Amino acid sequence: MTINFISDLHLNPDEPATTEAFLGFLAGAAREADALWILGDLFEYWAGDDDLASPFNAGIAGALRELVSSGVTTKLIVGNRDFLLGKTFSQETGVDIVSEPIRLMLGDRQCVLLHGDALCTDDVAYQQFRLMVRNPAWQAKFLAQPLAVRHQIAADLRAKSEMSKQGKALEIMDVNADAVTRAFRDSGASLMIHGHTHRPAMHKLAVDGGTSQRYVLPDWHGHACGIQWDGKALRNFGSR
Ligand code: LP5
Ligand code: MN
Repeated sequence: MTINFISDLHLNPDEPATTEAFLGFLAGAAREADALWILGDLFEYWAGDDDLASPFNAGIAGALRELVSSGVTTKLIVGNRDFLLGKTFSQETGVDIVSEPIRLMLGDRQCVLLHGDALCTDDVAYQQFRLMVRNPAWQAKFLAQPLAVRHQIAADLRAKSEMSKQGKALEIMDVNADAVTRAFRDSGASLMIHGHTHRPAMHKLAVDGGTSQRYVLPDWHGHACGIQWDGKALRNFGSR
């Protein structure tokens, strides 16, 4: 059983190198595995499933559909940029959208999968923002607005987010150690894979007397990269 884990591609029409890397990956290396897990932030942002009509998004959706049709089970956990991916996207692509945290056995070890933003509990302003935008009532109200308005709001939020990040210490934007320990305990896992922080690494830590490993996925920036389970072990692929 071979599984690829990827995240933080941030696909958008202004970064054609990343888009090409992704389309190449879907048509090639991804097909050699049994499954693909996308752990959030596939898109730079997602304004709603009606945006599947844009040629860019339709192209990505079509390529995912082909991967799924070729027999590769494809699952997705939403990220802080594309949490509005929904049922229509899932139906059009055949990609199964699932809610974090996900528990998955890798060999004889329990693994927990997340996007990673929920672990950044020191970033109080972000966690408040997250609580607001993950609220279904809030989302329904947002999605009821015309697509052009939603794009405008998303662009505005991106600018606000970039401004706000300039005033935050780097440690605040990383995972909180207690939140990580809690996620290991709650899931009973000794392996964790997540993205979001764009700080690829493998961290070993002691949890309840055992050694746990936290794998952080790399962001793409023009290069297909991630972590692969080859049936025996986890290892990086495509990292720069
Ligand atoms: O994304 P990244 O990695 O640069 O920064 C994140 C956190 N920021 C975000 C916000 C997104 O970038 C915004 C884009 C989402 C588009 C979604 C599509 C449309 C749906 C619209 C729904 C609103 O996730 C950033 C973290 C950082 O990760 C590290 O973890 O620090 O958090 C912030 O910067 C959030 C700010 O601290 C607080 C929010 C400011 C904006 C508040 C305005 C609310 C008005 C809402 C009106 C609709
Ligand atoms: Mn993210």
